[in-house]
Amino acid sequence: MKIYTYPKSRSLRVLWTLEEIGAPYESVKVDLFNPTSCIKSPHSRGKVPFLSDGDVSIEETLAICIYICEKYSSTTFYPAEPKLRSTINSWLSYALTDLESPVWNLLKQQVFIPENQRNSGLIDYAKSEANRAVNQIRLNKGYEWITGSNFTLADIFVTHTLLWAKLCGIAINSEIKDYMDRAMSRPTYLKAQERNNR
Ligand SMILES: N[C@@H](CCC(=O)N[C@@H](CS)C(=O)NCC(=O)O)C(=O)O
Repeated sequence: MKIYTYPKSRSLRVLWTLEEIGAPYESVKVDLFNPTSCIKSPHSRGKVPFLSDGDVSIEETLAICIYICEKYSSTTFYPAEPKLRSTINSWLSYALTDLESPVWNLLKQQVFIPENQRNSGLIDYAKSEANRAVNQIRLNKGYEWITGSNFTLADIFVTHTLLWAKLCGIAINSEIKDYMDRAMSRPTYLKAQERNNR
């Protein structure tokens, strides 16, 4: 299984999933912003992550992670049991819509768009929406992870998006900060981060 990656990008979510599951993989660092580079992502729009596994090629981070979970049939990380899976899917959807949408817009405005093209109205709006989404996240009493006592795929998407929010200057309360710290001190995260940023 080959994963196309770029430092500090969403490819970290895929590598983290692979590390949690303990699946073998090869990572290929793409030179995303160098048009003359010969190391390109096979993604139809040149993006990362991209997965290639024999005759299987997949774009989109969540689709890649689900493929990995299904291929290696993880029992607690992404269980097949419909009730458990629906709770995880709800959090995945929240992470990718309500949370990631404002955070990604903010990140683009603060980091990727040249300063003279930034839109202060859009920044203010994205900030307030990101704040709202971050503050809507609650850990149920007694839960170590977002869906209960097991670390799941949802924790990868929620914590990585919260990390982006934090980088954009969004305030994170102490309970959620502790939760992020727990997730990001897992050896699987540290290994994935090291591979992704290589
Ligand atoms: N919806 C896609 C987004 C992929 C994406 O935008 N990846 C960024 C890195 S995090 C990228 O490759 N950017 C380069 C570009 O847009 O050309 C996913 O979730 O995989």
